[in-house]
Amino acid sequence: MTKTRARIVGTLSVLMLTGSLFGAGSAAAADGAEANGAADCGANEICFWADNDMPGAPTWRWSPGSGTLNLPPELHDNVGSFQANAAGCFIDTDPSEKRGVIVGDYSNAYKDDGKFGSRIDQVAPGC
Ligand SMILES: [Ca+2]
Repeated sequence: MTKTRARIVGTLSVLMLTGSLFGAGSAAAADGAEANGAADCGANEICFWADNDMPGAPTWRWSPGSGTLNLPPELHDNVGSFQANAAGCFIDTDPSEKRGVIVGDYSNAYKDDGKFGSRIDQVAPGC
């Protein structure tokens, strides 16, 4: 084998390896999306998790028929992630601040960088 050919084969091996790694990464991400709790959040519910990335079953679920509710203590000022399959209103009581959400809204890191997950106290059917 010439030096040039060895170099080409080596480059191809690296490309194939990189391709495999990307492939594995994509497969893992897809598995993760299926494993996370978003799939566990039902129609007409807003689901909340104390941790980021919707790990496992939701910490708490709310639906519009429940009316305005305080978040349970573990989620008070502490929503790491949420999935909205219903419209609603997220509320911080003091100082009063509101955030409307619509079907399809979600966050995987709702406390990061001072986002509203670090302040939310209640959820209501509308703002
Ligand atoms: Ca608050």
